[in-house]
Amino acid sequence: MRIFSGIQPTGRKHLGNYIGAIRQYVAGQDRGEAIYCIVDLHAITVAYEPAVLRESVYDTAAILLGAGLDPNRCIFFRQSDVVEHPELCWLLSSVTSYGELNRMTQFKEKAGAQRDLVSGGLFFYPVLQAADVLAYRADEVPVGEDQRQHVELMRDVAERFNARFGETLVVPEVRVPEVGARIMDLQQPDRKMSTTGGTPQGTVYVLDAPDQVARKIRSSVTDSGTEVVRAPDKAGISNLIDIIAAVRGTAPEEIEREFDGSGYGAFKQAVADAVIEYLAPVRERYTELRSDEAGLERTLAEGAEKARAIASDTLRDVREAMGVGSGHEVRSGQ
Ligand code: AQP
Repeated sequence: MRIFSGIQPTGRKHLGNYIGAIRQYVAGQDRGEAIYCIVDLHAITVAYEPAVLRESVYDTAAILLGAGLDPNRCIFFRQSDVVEHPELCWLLSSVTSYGELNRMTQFKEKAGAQRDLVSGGLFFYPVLQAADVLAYRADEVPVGEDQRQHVELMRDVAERFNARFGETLVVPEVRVPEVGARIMDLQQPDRKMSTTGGTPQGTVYVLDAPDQVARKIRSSVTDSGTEVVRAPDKAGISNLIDIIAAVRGTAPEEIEREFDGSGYGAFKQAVADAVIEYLAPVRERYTELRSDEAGLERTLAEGAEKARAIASDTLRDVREAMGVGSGHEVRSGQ
């Protein structure tokens, strides 16, 4: 079983990223051959600062390693270090439907949020994502709910490629967690917790100090009722139930039973305590790891070398199948 997922470089990974994706990445190391990358080539599709981007890669690397990624048990690298990703992106564009790309929710949302330029790269974002995964012939892609549509698209791309050029690529399965696949903004619980689209007080960051976490959770928007149960008209409480269930590794029903009759104040305090305890060790390890940039760079470079060995094999087969290049290629894995 081969697992692949990518994550954007930002120093401000939030609880949604952690519960929806990072937690699954760590668990994936025990379930199969796990490959994870920091997608700096995706990050340049919207407005950004070059110097900040490079720093953000280190921030994200330190968060992921702090969360429990172990370079001896997974392949962990920076996307732009493996040139096969953009090359495969271009090759796959020929079997990607323009109409499908046009229907991508993330593109519509992010395009609407750009002030100056809606880049072609933003439109192509899901094709690069398809290349990321398909280059490793991954069986499974752990993501949060918001990325399900992109995984559907990459499955279509792989199937179309195989139908047109012969069985070459693996059609991956999406893996979305049962609890916590869509953590909502604490102030606007009808919208997902998000790096770019959320409210500052409604977004808990992995690196927030304990008192910030407590303040944000205690002031989260709920409803005029008192019952700690999940219901369509109780988006705020439902979200907090999901958060504490995911953090404790229990079922939401258990949480509802435990906090039956306890009132919102005590429940919020329990959620805050659980999240603080959950994130504390990550923050501690982050601080230590982040201070050693050379070490982080070494880890990413070693990961890239291992990644390239796999991706270059796939690229050779893809080029061969598509009739691109001489057909006598021995890729050096440059
Ligand atoms: N609110 C969320 N709940 C559960 N999972 C989530 N993910 C994102 N938001 C939530 C998952 O986190 C993984 C990494 O995402 P990313 O950093 O590559 O960027 P993203 O999906 O675009 O999410 P962000 O952080 O909210 O960024 P913006 O604001 O730019 O959209 C993915 O697996 C994602 O599903």
